[in-house]
Amino acid sequence: MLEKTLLMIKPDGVARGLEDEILKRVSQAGLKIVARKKLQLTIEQATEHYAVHKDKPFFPGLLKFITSGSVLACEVQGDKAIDKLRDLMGETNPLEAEPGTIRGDLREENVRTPEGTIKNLVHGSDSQESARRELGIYFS
Ligand code: IDP
Ligand code: MG
Repeated sequence: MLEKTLLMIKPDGVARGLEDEILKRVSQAGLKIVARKKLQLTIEQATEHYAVHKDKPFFPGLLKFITSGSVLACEVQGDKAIDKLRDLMGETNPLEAEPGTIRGDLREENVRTPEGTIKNLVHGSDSQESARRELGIYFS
């Protein structure tokens, strides 16, 4: 089924110059970037983006990390785009991500911020509902 999903290259990915490498992998998986926007998230946008995690112990550190520099938000379209992108990304903890995945192949030696937040280069929506909601934050 043709779907749209949100890919975000997080501040670690942008700061390390990995945008082209990551977008190449997305294209090679048969997915299309139909819109893109470079921005630095406000605390309000970040809070909305990660609303499902607001009660987690890592939430304050996550907000600090995701607002720490520029991100690249991309509207990605394709057949089964949501699951395809999640597969391309790999596990949340890059130390557990398989070779061949973005998080597995491109991780840094130290995958944590000083606050302990996992730095993993990319965000991808995890369901159709999340995709609709998250795309609305950046591409309304
Ligand atoms: P996902 O990005 O693979 O969907 P989520 O569970 O939605 O993972 O978590 C959102 C983000 O919060 C992760 O990508 C990572 O940056 C951070 N994170 C998740 N779990 C932890 C944790 O246990 N400790 C520190 N940071 C975490
Ligand atoms: Mg998630």
